Amino acid sequence: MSLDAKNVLRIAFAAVVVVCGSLSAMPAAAGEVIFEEDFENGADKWKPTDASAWEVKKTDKGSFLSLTKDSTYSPPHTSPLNISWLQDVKLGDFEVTLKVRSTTPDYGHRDLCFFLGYQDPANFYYCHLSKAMDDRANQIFVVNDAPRTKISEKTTEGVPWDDEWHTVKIVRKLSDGLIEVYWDDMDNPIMVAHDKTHGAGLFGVGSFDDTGDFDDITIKSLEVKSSGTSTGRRRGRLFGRRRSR
Ligand SMILES: [Ca+2]
Ligand SMILES: [Ca+2]
Repeated sequence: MSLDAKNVLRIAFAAVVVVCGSLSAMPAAAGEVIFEEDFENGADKWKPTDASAWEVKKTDKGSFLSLTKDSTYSPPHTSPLNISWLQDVKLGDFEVTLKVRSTTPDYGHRDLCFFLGYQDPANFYYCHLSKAMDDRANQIFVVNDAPRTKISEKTTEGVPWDDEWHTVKIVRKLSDGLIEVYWDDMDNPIMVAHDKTHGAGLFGVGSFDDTGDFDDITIKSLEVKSSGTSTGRRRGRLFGRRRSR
């Protein structure tokens, strides 16, 4: 069997198409860091519901974001008052890990909250991590043009807040609506929900009505896209340039 020059060229071209096609279909690395914040240079990327309730505290061990009092803020529907939103970083499938410390005297509903999927002040999710659990505490909630509704299908009896720093991780995946919350144990979630009401949106930190500190925030994209169209990669470069250290 012999091949003339035209056939050789045709086969070579087909091989190039196959190779290029499989390269462009290769997924971007899920888990790529797209945002980091240590508050060593302030909190300019964050927008609170009441700026007077928040400050960046400097210590000899570094700086952190601190929620120091209840905010003067009237949400459109029953939902937390104290929120600082990370501006300009719209998140779809993502994982955020951060250090947190409650600074409120101990009581049953001693809480800190973590917010995601922000569309507007009447549409977002939040994870309420509270010392005691009931239908209004230590649950995942959706705010959907109405007072918050519990959506967690799994939770615990409560988060054992003390006066020390702890690690929280939140995972969000849009395809099946997954929201997971981890507290210190990064392998076993303390709360799980599935809800598709809100799509990609902003992340925030805060509390329903208590005080606390936040630091060392790392956000990873969990989006798996073709290598040429990864918004995570574009964001990564953008924030890489913006970072001052
Ligand atoms: Ca810091
Ligand atoms: Ca509370």
